[in-house]
Amino acid sequence: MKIYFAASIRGGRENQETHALVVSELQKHGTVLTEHIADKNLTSQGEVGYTEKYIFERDTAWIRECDTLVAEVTTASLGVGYEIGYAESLKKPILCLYRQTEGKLLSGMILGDPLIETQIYRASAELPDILDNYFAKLVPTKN
Ligand code: 6IA
Repeated sequence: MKIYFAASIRGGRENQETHALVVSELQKHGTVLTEHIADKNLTSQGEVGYTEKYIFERDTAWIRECDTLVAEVTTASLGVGYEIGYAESLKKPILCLYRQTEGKLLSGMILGDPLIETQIYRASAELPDILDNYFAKLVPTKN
């Protein structure tokens, strides 16, 4: 099972600890192609030493290759929104994780898409069960 994990970089790194927890849980279910996203040394500048063109081509190739895309969408990010739309157009199974925050609502483009599963949680302790349930019913797509 190849898993593409998407989470905000330039959109803001304030939820990095949650991203790290999600990556370690995802690693119980398969290979995480993008484990660097949760690296606490990764700043909002992104990975150092790569061009934007290289990152775009590598990440879109990984999305074509993955069996599922899991996105942590609590911090709004243009890049994550792009990746979700791209994966959706390729009919990849998508799970979005959103922490309920007072006074904030997740984009209607995510909540309104029947091809995207969104799980809203209140505490990160809920994430392991959410992910276990998602992978238990996931049927791998053929690449
Ligand atoms: O708009 P954002 O930066 O928040 O987008 C974050 C999402 O886009 C993540 O899920 C990543 O998969 C992808 N992404 C965007 N930028 C990068 C990056 N370096 N390194 C890895 N993944 C990225 C950014 C700097 C580089 C373009 C020179």
